[in-house]
Amino acid sequence: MRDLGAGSEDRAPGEELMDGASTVLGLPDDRRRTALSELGRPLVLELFAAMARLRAFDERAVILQRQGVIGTYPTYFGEEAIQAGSVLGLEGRDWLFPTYRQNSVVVLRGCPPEVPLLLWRGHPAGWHDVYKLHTAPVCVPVATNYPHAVGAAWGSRLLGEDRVALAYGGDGSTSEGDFHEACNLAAVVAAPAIFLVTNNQWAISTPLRLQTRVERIADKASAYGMPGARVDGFDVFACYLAVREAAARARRGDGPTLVEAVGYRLGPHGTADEPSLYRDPESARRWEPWEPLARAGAALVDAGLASPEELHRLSADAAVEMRQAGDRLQDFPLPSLEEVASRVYRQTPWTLGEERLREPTYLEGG
Ligand SMILES: Cc1ncc(C[n+]2csc(CCOP(=O)(O)OP(=O)(O)O)c2C)c(N)n1
Repeated sequence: MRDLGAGSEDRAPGEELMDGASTVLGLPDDRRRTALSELGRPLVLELFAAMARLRAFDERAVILQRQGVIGTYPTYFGEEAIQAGSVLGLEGRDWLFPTYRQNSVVVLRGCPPEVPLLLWRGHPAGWHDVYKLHTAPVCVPVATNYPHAVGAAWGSRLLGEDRVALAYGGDGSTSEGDFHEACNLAAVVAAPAIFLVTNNQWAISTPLRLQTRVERIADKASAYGMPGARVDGFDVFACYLAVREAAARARRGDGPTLVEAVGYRLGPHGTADEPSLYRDPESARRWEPWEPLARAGAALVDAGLASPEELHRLSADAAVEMRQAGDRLQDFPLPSLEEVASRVYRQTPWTLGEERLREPTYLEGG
């Protein structure tokens, strides 16, 4: 297992998070500046702008949920570095297999932001072009996207295509059978796959220490005969480099990699969750100084690669873009229950039939 520098479990952040010698932002100032300069100003600004767009999407989605425009929504505040770094660390032809938590990465592939917002509105228009954008629909069943990604990766190789498939997941997902089966098969057939596990240390209310006995999720890789890498999930440059390296490995025919991006779930599990019921609100506050957007911005200014005004402009533009996308949702009236049910099954089962849906107990959730 290669340690790219990250923190662990629910301990205090800080020195521990930064002690990895190969973490770009963990490097002493002079080496960090060199590393960022090597990536180049256009790329580091692109990474920042991608994070700013993801952040603005997430903030807008929470507002829209509060306004009743969309339904329940899984916020990803603090996980933007992992998402932006991974999308840009791959090529556009590579496959993404997101979960609910990466529900807007498809926007970084060119999808209009109202499309994933409409998904949370329960509207049939919340459906992007999977084949054009090489991004699978978000998976809500935990871990089921891992075998999908392995199938896509292996299939691409059999077809002679040069495509890597990356599946996202959380720390909790690594306890699922699908994770085990996918990792095992990917390694056996040397599928060009990347398992990118966001270790945000919580699976709804289950903390990492009750999830697994291993100290580092990346250690699980050795059981499948693949390399595991650990990366600071609050560091977009480190995430980008880790995914780019895993993708290069996959393209060489050397098989899959398990990348563990360590961070902390700064917000609730979703808009219907109240984390103070099961964890000390102080713990999230201790991690907040590491949130990736401010941290990347400070690094870019420090390295002389961007001005604060320039970065502010990127964030402001992203906020306008997402507000306008949210405004456009009004053009999509909420679908009726019948309409929603009619698109789930080829033949609507009697339990969801029109008459049943009209029963007051059903509508009241009874
Ligand atoms: C197969 C399955 N079991 C249970 C659930 C309910 N559930 C939704 S999210 C979640 C926690 C997942 O935690 P983790 O994998 O750490 O990802 P995170 O939510 O932190 O991104 C659970 C148990 C589900 N969606 N699918």
